[in-house]
Amino acid sequence: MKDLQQQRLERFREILAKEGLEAFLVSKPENRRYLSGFTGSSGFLLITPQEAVLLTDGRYEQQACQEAPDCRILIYKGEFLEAFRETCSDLQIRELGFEKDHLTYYMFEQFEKNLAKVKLRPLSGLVEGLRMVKDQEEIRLIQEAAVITCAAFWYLLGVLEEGQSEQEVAAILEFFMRKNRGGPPAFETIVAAGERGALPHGVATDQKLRRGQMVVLDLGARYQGYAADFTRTVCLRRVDRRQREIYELVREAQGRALEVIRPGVTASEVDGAARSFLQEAGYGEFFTHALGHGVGLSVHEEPRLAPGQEVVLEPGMVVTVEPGLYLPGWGGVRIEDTVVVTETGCEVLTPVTKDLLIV
Ligand SMILES: [Mn+2]
Repeated sequence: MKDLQQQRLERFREILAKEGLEAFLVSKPENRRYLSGFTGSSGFLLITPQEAVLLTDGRYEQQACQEAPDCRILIYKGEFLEAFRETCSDLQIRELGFEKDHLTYYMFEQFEKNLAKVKLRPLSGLVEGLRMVKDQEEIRLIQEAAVITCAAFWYLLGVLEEGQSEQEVAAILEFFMRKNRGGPPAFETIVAAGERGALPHGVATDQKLRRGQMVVLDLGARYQGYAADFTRTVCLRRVDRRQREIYELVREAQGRALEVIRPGVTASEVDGAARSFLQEAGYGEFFTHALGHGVGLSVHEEPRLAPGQEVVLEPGMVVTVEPGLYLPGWGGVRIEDTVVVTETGCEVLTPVTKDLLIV
C-alpha cells in the first residue's frame, strides 16, 4: 500500500509539471485520501515537486502519522491559515493551484487576504482524472464492497415480506452490510415500492410493501473507503404482464450497454447503446438520467456514462451501468451493476441474476 501511495504522488507530480505548477493544495477529502492515505475528516494536503505536507489539527496527530507515512505531518495549533501562510513562505511558493470546485469562496477570500505574495490558480479535475483509472488495490477494495452488497441483497430476499415498510427493508440491508464488514452505507439506501418506483432516488419511507408491487432496491456497501453501487427491482408475490414487459426492456438495455464496454469506446457510446434501444422501443422519454457513473472513493465520480461524454474507456475504470424506466403514476424499474473495464471488455463485480425475481 505504501508503494502505491508513492506511485500516486509521483503520477500527480507529473501532472503538476505538465501544468507548469509548483504547488497544489488538495482540499477535497477523497482526493486528499487518495494521495496521502489520510482518512481523517479535516485537513489539507500541499503538494510540491519535493514535498507533500499534510496540515491537520491535534485530533488527528496519531492517525495522520500512521496513515500518511509519506507526508510531512504538520499539526497546527491555532489557525490553519497562519500555519499555511508560514508553510507557503518556508517553501517559497509563488503560485498555488487549488481545487476550484471544492474550496469554499470564504477560504478563497482568506487566501487572497493572507497569502498576498502567492498567485492563486483555480483548477478542476486534476486528481479526479487520476482517480478514474483504478489500481489493483482499489479494484480489490471495490470488489469487496460489491461482495458485501450482493450478500445483503441475497439475505434480504429470504426475509422480505408484505407489510414491511420501505424503511424497515432499508434497515435490514444496512444492518447486514455493517455486520459483514461494510462501513457506513456508501449512500442512503433506496427502497421504492409501487408508484414510488417512478422516483429514481426514492429513499425509503414508512410506506408498507404490498402484494403485487415492484420494489426498486438500490444499495451499496463501503469497504475501506471504497463504494459499490447495485440495484435490482423485484416483484412482491406476483407479477403482471406490464411489469414484466417494462422489466425486460430495462434488462435488454442494460445487456446492450454491458456488451459494448471495452477499452477505446467512449462513455457516450456506452450510454447510447442502452438509450437508443429504449428510444426505439418507444420509451426514451422515461429513461431520465445518465446510464452510469464512475465508482471509487466517491459513489459518484468520473467518468460519467452520459450523452456527450467523450471520455475514452480504459482498463481499470470502474463504472455503474444502470438504465431505468420511470413511469409516473405506475412505478419504475432499474437494474444496476458495478463493472470494471478489462483489457477485452468488462467484468461485472455484482454478478447477481437479472431474471425478474418474484419474492
Ligand atoms: Mn448508481
